[in-house]
Amino acid sequence: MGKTIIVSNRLPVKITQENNELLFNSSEGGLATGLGSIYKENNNIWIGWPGMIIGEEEEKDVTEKLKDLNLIPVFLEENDIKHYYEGFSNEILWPVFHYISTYARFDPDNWESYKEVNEKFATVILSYLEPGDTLWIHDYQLLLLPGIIRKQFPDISIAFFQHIPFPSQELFRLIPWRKELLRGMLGADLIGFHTFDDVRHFISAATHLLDLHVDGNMIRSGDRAIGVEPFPMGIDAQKFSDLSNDETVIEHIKSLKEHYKNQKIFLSIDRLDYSKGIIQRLEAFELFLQENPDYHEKVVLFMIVVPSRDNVAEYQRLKNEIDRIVGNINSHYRKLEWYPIAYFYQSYPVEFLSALYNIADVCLITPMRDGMNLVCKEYVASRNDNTGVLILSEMAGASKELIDAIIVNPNNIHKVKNALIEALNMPEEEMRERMIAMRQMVFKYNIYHWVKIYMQRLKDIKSTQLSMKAG
Ligand code: GDG
Repeated sequence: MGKTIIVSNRLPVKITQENNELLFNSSEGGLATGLGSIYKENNNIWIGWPGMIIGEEEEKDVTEKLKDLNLIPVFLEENDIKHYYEGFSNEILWPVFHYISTYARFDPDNWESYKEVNEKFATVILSYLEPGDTLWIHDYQLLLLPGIIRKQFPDISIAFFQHIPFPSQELFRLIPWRKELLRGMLGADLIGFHTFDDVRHFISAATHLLDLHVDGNMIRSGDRAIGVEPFPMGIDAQKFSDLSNDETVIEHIKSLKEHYKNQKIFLSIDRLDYSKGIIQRLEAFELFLQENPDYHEKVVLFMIVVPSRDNVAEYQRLKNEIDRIVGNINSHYRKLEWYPIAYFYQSYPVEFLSALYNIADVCLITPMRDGMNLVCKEYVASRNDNTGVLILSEMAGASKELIDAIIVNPNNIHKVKNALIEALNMPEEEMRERMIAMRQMVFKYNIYHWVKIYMQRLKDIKSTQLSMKAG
C-alpha cells in the first residue's frame, strides 16, 4: 500500500527560538490532532509552509529537524506571503467565499503569485509522490494544486477539503480567474465541504461556468467522475471533556469563578475576522445593556479576540473599530466595581480556554459566515455536567448539526439580544435536554470519525472509477 501525503498551507508546527537555535514542536490544532493518526504513522508525511520565512542558509537544517516530525517544508519568500497568502488567499478568496465581495481586491499580481506558489507546493509534492500514494490537500490557499498534480499523475488518489464556505455561484463568478480555480479543484477525485449548501454551490458553479455534466453528487470531467460531498468536521471531543479535569484547568476555573462570583458569564472566542460578526455581537450586547438595567453588574461578556492577519488593511480597521466600540460600552456602563466587557486581544493556552468553556453560562457564537466553527463544539464537549447554553448563528456550518442551540440570524440585533435574555432564563431541564442532545452529536461525529469516513469515501470513489474504466 502506498503512503498518504497531507498538504496544507501551514504545517502543524510551533517554532520557538532558544540560544539562536530554532526549535520545532508539533502543534495541537483541531485538524493536526485528527490527522495525527495519519501523518505520524508509517512513512506518511505532511507537506506545508513552516510558518516563518527561513534564510536560504538555514533551509537544510530546518528540513532535517522537520523530518523527525514527518513534516516536509515548502519554503516561501516575503513576496509569496504578500501576494499569494495575504493578497490572493486573504484579500480575494476569503472575502468572496464569506459573501463580503466588496472587500475583495482583484489584483492580477496576486493571481500570478497564487499560481507560482501552488506550483512551488507541487514541485515539493512531486519529489515525494509515487504511484499508489494518496494525497489529501486542504483549503482555499491550494485550489490549483489538485489540477497540477493530476496532469503529472493521471491515476493518483487525490482528496481535497475546503474548510471555509463555498459561495453561491453568483458570487463566485465575480472572481476573474474562476474557471482556472474550478479546474484546479476538479483535479481531485473527492471534493469535500462542511455543509450540503457548500456542495450545492460548488456543483452549480461547475455546471454553469464549465458546462460539466452532473449525476447526483458526481461531476463528470472528461473520462473522470469526481465526488462532491459534505463532510462536517468534528473535534476531539474527549480531549475537551478530559481537559475539564486537568489540574491547571481546575486552578483557572477556581480563580475565574472567584473573580466573577456574582455574575453570569457570556463567552465569545474568535480570531480577529470580519466574518466572525464581532461588531454586530457587540451591538446586540449594547442593546441588551441599554434595555435591561436590571442586569447591570450581574453579567459580563468575556470576549477573546485572537490576533490574526494584522498585515491586511481590513483587519487593522476591524481591530480599531472593536477597540472603539468596547471602549465606548465600557466607559458608558461601567461602575466602580464592574464593567460589562472583559476584552482580551491575545491568544491563550488551551487550558485557559477550557476553563472558560467550563465557567461560561452562555457561549455566544455569531459569525456572519463560517465554514463550520469549532469553538462552539469545544464549548459543548467541555460541559460534562450538561449545563450551559449555546447561542449559535445560522450562518455557521455548525448550526446544521447543533440544532439544539438557540439559533439566531446575526444581522438581527434584536433577535440576538432576545436570545441573551432567553439564555439567562432558560429552565434548567430544557438547558440539560438541549446540551445532552448537542453533546451526543459532538462526541459521535468527532474528528477521528471525520478522517475515517473521508478516507473510506475516497477509496470507494477510486474503485468505482477503476471499474468504470475496466467496464
Ligand atoms: C477555519 C474556518 C472551520 C482560538 N483561540 C485560541 C485557540 N483557538 C482555537 C479554537 C478552535 C480554533 O482555534 C478556531 O477554529 P474555528 O473553527 O472557530 O475558526 P477558524 O480559525 O476560522 O477556522 C472554520 C475551521 O477552519 C475548521 O475547518 O470550522 O469555519 O473558518 O479550535 O479552540 N486555541 C488556543 N488559544 C487561543 O487563544 N490554544
